[in-house]
Amino acid sequence: MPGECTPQLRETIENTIRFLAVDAVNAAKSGHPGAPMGLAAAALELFDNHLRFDPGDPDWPLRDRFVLSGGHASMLLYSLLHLYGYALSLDEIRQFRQWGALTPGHPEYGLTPGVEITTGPLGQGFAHAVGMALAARMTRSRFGGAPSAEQAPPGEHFVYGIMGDGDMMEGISSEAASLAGHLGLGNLVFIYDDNQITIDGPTDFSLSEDIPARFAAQGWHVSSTIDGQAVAEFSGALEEARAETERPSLIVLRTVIGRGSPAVAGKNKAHGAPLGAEEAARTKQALGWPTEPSFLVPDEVRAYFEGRIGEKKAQRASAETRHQAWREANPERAEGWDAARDRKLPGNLGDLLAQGFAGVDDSTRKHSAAVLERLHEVVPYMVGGSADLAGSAAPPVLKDYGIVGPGAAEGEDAYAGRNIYFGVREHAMGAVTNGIALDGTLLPYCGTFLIFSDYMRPSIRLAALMKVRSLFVFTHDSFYVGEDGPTHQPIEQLDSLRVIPGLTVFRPADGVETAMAYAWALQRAEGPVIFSLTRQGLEAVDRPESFELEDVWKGAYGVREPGRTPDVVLVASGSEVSLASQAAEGLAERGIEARVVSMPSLELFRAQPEVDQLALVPDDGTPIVAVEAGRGESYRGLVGRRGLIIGMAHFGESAPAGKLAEEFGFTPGSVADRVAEHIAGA
Ligand SMILES: Cc1ncc(C[n+]2csc(CCOP(=O)(O)OP(=O)(O)O)c2C)c(N)n1
Ligand SMILES: [Mg+2]
Repeated sequence: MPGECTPQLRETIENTIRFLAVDAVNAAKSGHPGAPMGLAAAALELFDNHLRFDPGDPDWPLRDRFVLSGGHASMLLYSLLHLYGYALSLDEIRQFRQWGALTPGHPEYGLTPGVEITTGPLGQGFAHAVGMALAARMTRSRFGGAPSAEQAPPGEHFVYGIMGDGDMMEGISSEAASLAGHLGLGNLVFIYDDNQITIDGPTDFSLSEDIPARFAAQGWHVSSTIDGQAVAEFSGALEEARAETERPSLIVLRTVIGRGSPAVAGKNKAHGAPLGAEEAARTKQALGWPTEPSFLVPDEVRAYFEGRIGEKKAQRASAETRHQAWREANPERAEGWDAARDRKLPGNLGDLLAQGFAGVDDSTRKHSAAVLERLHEVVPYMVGGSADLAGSAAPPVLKDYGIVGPGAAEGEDAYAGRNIYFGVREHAMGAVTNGIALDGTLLPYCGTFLIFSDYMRPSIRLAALMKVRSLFVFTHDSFYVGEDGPTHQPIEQLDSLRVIPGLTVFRPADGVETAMAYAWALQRAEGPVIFSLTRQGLEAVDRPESFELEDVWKGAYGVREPGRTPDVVLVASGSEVSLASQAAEGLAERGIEARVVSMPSLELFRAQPEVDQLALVPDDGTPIVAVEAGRGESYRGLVGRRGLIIGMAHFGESAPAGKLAEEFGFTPGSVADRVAEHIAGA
């Protein structure tokens, strides 16, 4: 039910939102007042009369999602969350951008109640929202069913968002819009804050494409341009957008950045600097607002929101009644949905996944494909796909589980499948995958060649920052790619991913390690996980009797232990584990005894108790040598300043992999020679 609101009261509320933003930015001496001032009217309308939410339960699964893609406008969101009674006090607003406050400069997921996603890097919010909408649509098909007046299935909600000129200019928004249009995500509604201003000036300086035409060409339903203050028209456009169930909708809203400020309205100066005390006072006077006190929320505004909070809760209650009706009519589907949201797993997942892999030679990308097949049998809520490299198992299409979107088989529900064709859109793929994870029902994975992880790095970083459980499956993980040459041969990628905090990188050496890496990702991970996998076939690792599957979860374990104190410890990952073992045999013939350590995950190894780390990789003067077909600098802390890293200090070359291994010194003989030389010189 729409709020009972006179035009006068509405204006007062809009100004409350505007001046909370102005005052907070002034108090912080930094921040972005312009967009909140321009968007106050529209955002209020969206929250008040369109968005379904319960301020007392921000995680209510049936809520609509709201994504503020231009995270710099955070005060717009914080003001609304505060007024609607989320656990975000006026004191928190006063503490905008300060240490320990719930109101950081840009919205941060997991910190502020009501914030659905971390935004700030432009374009990402929009692309993540595409994933949220896709997740809702897939959830509805897989676990829900068609909504009706009587029944509310999961996934019937909408995903709304606001994006600005900056989001539009970022390439990721084109990738994501293209995918959303292709998939026909009718549950996605974006508002384009078309204020024609960015930081450095008018958009004329840098943007001249016809954005509505661009979205229309990408398969979107696009509104005609609406004035940012024409609330009734905007409200109608939102209704139309919801009625359009086959296409995502873009509502183009012409707003004035810094609206109301005599000095900076409509100018780029309004974007990202405090108005300052004087200009704030002049703006307040111009809009008929008391200059004092700051952070003013008038009593009638409080009273209005009290009523609206009650109404939102009543809306939730009625949605819940419909949801209960759905549960009663669909007990099995409800159980499946609950199991997905609770991330239910078989108790013996590791054993189940690893079974039969011991002694099997193959590339780890093929092992990964086999593990994914097994996983899908026991984890029905997994979904994923590749950026057009499924044929290379990066990762594969799983034949038994249907295609999402227009690729679905004739007569099949286009959202009931588990395989997503992301197309050649790596950056959006990363964001969409995170968006699916954020939705909270489906557990997503995606992948490509490791070299192209560079194209998705900003999304991977956000996954780590938000601690979402996206799985990234990267294959062709070294120069062993061969003939495709240096553009396709990862060198620095592994190390550069390992330095992202909160990200766990696995580089398994064979099928057993691959299976256990996946088991860890499902059972233990509290954030994103990367699997770095080979293109080329590998010999299965020959492990000692004492090996237990869960040793892989310690990040490292010994695969070769000499009968006496070792002269050197060789640490290797992935394809270099068997190389190191062979080199160790060669060294033994020369009287040099080497321990060989397989290290599938540096991060997990470093998380072990110090004594356990030292038992495997001592710090007592024993030479430590790391072998990895990449830059290898991640191992510097283990090998020490004068330690030896047998890695790649240069780009690759185009030639058969075997030839490259010879030329680059990745043969048992060459490794043994370098180790021997190193020890002699140490
Ligand atoms: C990827 C990325 N590049 C640059 C920035 C820095 N930045 C923040 S806002 C902004 C301009 C955004 O313009 P617009 O979206 O039109 O926002 P408005 O000025 O209208 O509020 C820029 C360049 C960023 N946050 N993210
Ligand atoms: Mg703008």
